[in-house]
Amino acid sequence: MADYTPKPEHKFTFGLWTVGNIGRDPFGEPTRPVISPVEIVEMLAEVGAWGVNLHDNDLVPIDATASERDAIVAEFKQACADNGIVVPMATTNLFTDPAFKDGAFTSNDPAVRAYALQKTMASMDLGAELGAKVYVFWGGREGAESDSAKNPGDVIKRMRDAMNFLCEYSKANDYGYQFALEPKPNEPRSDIYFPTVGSMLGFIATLDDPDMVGLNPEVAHEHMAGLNFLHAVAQAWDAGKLFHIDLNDQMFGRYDQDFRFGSMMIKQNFHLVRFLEDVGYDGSRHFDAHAYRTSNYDDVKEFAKGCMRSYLIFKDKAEQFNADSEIQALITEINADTGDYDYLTDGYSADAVEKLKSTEFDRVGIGARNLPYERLDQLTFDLLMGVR
Ligand code: GCO
Ligand code: MN
Ligand code: MN
Repeated sequence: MADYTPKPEHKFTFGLWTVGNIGRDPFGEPTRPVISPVEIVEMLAEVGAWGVNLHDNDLVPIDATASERDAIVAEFKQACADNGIVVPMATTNLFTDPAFKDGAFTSNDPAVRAYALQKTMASMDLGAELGAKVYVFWGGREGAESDSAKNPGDVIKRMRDAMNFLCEYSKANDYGYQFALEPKPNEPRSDIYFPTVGSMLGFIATLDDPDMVGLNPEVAHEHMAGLNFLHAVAQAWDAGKLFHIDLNDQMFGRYDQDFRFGSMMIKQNFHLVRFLEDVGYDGSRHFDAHAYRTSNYDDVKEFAKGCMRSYLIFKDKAEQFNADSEIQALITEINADTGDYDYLTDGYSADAVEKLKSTEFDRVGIGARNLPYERLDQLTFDLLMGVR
């Protein structure tokens, strides 16, 4: 029986807002009492997590005085140290306060855009003080209900100006941050700008220092857009941009569900974990999810343990998949390569063109070739169901 105990090397993290979620939704009041950041840190240590992430206002109330802020931060740092919990990522709440009702960096109001920069700089100071090296940007309210209200072309420029400004702020203060942009297609706005991983990748390439900026893709967000999350992650990885990842679960076409990782799309999550482990992704495995509204805090602990346990089960299954001789034989068969066309991967040349033009392909034979994907997919299913 494999060991599914979470360990620091797995880099499992949760946000203060995840296990601390009180179960409020647009239709109902909270079902759980508020628990303090220190209690959350204790809970995370108890369940075996490695780290905790936070928005500025998860820890420090938006209207705290400077001395209140310092006292809260000192107490939190002590709790993290006492419980062996690290803070690898920080972010800014640019969505709860009514000042941000029409966005932050992309608001039509220059005063809101300026306030958003000021708030983010203060939050970057806080994150740096706590040791965070990844700084996430989720544009919760960077969107619109009506395209009469905002020019989407202006929005792109405003976002670029903000990112360029904040990159310089990080460098000027030697914070060493990697910025991780988190796309989401909608909710809470009708549309959110830069809705997908592909869209963010295109935007990042237009920044002054694109090397400093990457992605924080989230399972639920690509699924809400009806997209294949693994394919988005693979593209971010290929671009050297997978700086962070938000793991949770989500049915296609639903509201933002934020379910426990592994609770919904078993095969998709398996292939995701197999990919992350096979390529050697070394960042946090952050669970941006929350427990059902029906849970009390004992069950919230089960939720948190479940996220990590499911990840480790998928990891174990990925190892089995890679070691399964029948599966691997099929994969070898599928990828059979005589080497005859290696010359095409050396780049374009007149010789290559000449050779290719004079090649006669057995088109009918190629079309008649069986691809045993049914068999392979069923073996994958059997393996996941534990009957192999
Ligand atoms: C959401 C988002 C957020 C962000 C968080 C960190 O759908 O609400 O996923 O949870 O990840 O604000 O930036
Ligand atoms: Mn989300
Ligand atoms: Mn998220």
